Amino acid sequence: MFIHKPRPFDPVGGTETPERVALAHRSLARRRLTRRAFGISLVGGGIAAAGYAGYRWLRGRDEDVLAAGRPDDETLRRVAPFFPAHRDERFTYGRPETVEVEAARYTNFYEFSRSKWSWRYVEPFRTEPWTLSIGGLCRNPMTLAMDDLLARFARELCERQYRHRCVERWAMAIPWTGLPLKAVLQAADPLAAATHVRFVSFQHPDQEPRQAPATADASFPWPYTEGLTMAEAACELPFLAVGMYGHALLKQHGAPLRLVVPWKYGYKSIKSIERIEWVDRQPLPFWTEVDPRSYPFTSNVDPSGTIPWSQKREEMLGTGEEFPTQLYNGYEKYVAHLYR
Ligand SMILES: Nc1nc2c(c(=O)[nH]1)N[C@H]1C(S)=C(S)[C@@H](COP(=O)(O)O)O[C@H]1N2
Ligand SMILES: [Mo]
Repeated sequence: MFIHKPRPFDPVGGTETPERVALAHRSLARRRLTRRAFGISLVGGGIAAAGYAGYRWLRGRDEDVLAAGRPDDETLRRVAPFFPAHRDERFTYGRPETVEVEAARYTNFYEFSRSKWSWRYVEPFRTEPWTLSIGGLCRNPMTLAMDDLLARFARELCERQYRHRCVERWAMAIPWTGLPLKAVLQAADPLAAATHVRFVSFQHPDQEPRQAPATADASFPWPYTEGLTMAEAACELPFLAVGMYGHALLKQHGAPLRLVVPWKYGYKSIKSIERIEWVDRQPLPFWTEVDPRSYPFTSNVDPSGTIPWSQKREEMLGTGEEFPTQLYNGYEKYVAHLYR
């Protein structure tokens, strides 16, 4: 409660000030006010300018964002002969392609940062040497250096234009270059007991300090893992990407090899894969272990699903253009049969 008490300088009962003096006072006050407003606008402008500079700094210059993610020379040299890859014309975005640098500056890569600017932290990450091992419940386990992988599946290599949808509601439209996952998995020849496929990212605390013991993120269930059912993994869409936009993957996008699963929320598209294995039960992926209610195993893009926050709309990186979320991210034709 506020009770008004007259203070000594309260002009109780009118003022004795002659008109002239009052006028002078008023104009002085006005001038003081104007001066203060000017000061405020200077400070405000200063804050705005600092804010804008800060924002520019956080965004980073386009050339820095792209240069920071440049993979090791050997990786670049190795994939260069495969570009430009033949485009798989079955897949089109149905919306504008995301500008390369806008995708590169806003990434999810928790090994390096909880922020979206993981491009600032990926420099120590080495993409050479890199081997992919494929094993578990199969007749033909393989350990492939990247050269072997590319040589062996060269005929399958193509470009696919896919929509990507993160559960955080941002989306992008990306031209990936790589191999259909099913070709690689078939080569391993799974046993009858195999029901699921498990994917494992790398764990090198020297290159991604957040995985080291006693750091803020050491309690995450490293390494990052993901999983699909056998039927999902064997369908047309899952793609093992080695490149995007006509060149090798940038580090922040999961160089030198990542999965792309366009009808599921983005976390299923695991980056920087070292191992793929056939298993006989549903694996427990990284995010599903952290929070199974928000990140369930299946995680198909679904505008009316059970994710605890609304998934009805999505927003494109770079432009902010909004679209209604589509069931299976619009890939119904390829995957709806898996869920009937
Ligand atoms: N190893 C690893 N893979 C990952 C992630 C990660 O943090 N670590 N983030 C996932 C999430 S949440 C999304 S949305 C996509 C983002 O891909 P992009 O950053 O290349 O756009 O990568 C997925 N793959
Ligand atoms: Mo995501």
